[in-house]
Amino acid sequence: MIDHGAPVRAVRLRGADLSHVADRARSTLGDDVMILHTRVVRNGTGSMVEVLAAPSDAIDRARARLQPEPLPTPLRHANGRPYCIALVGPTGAGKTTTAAKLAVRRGMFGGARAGLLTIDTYRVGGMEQLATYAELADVPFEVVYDAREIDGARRRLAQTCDVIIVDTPGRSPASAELADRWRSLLDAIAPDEVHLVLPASLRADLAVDVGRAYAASRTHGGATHLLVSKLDEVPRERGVTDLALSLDMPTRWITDGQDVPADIKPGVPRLLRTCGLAADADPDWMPA
Ligand SMILES: Nc1nc2c(ncn2[C@@H]2O[C@H](COP(=O)(O)OP(=O)(O)OP(=O)(O)O)[C@@H](O)[C@H]2O)c(=O)[nH]1
Ligand SMILES: [Mg+2]
Repeated sequence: MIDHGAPVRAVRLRGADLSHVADRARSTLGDDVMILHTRVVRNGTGSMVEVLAAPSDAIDRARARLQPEPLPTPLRHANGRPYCIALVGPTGAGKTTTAAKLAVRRGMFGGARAGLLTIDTYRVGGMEQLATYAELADVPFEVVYDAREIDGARRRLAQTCDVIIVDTPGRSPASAELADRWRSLLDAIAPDEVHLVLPASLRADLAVDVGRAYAASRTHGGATHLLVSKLDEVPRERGVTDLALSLDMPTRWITDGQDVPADIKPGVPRLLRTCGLAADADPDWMPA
């Protein structure tokens, strides 16, 4: 039984005993097969052993494509500048909520303290949303309208913060001129990482098009990482790994709910699990 929905093919095999099923897994998937889970399945007449297996090189390949570089330690640059992580993406993808999670959650960056900076000054309510989170959690917060304000905002944040999370406006394809303005502003901020936030329910082929819109161009820097949001909205998280692999960008985090700051997790373990590689990928799948 091959799961055609996943980019890393996990195979479920059943047999009378484990050694018999493991032999079959090897003959189906090759000698380096990885047995992910084993369980006993009862039927009317007795019980059988069922294993979930995948070729280990496929798992390694997926991991290699999604794994980000570790964050530098210390986060702050040698010249005193805080490390800077910006979030970009389509309207409503979850940028502001994710920025709040990153900045508010204790221990998100080890002992380093995070501050918030927004350049979403175009939309009514854009900055108020983030300002509220910042105030509630006592996180330093700056608003930048213009490139001339960047140095001052950065200097103020650098007094207490080792990392700055930058929120940006949603970009719809129809507002190219506006997008050009905030992208210029973001270029002037020169973030160390730019995470493209995309909802997990987005079709992989559409995600590739959206990814192109946020790629580096002649005039602007582009996204460096993918951040898949709203995993909780996709039943069984099906197809989410396809989405991530289709963009071929390292994925440091995913989000799986509206709760600030709880619903943010490391990306790679979750995405690999999502393609059937761990026990809880499938609610029906309970280890023996
Ligand atoms: N279910 C779910 N909802 C989320 C998640 N992240 C954000 N949301 C919700 O998605 C909606 C939009 O979130 P925002 O953070 O405002 O999205 P945005 O990308 O900043 O939107 P714009 O600034 O308008 O482009 C809000 O209702 C959030 O609570 C998530 O991981 N899961
Ligand atoms: Mg926003």
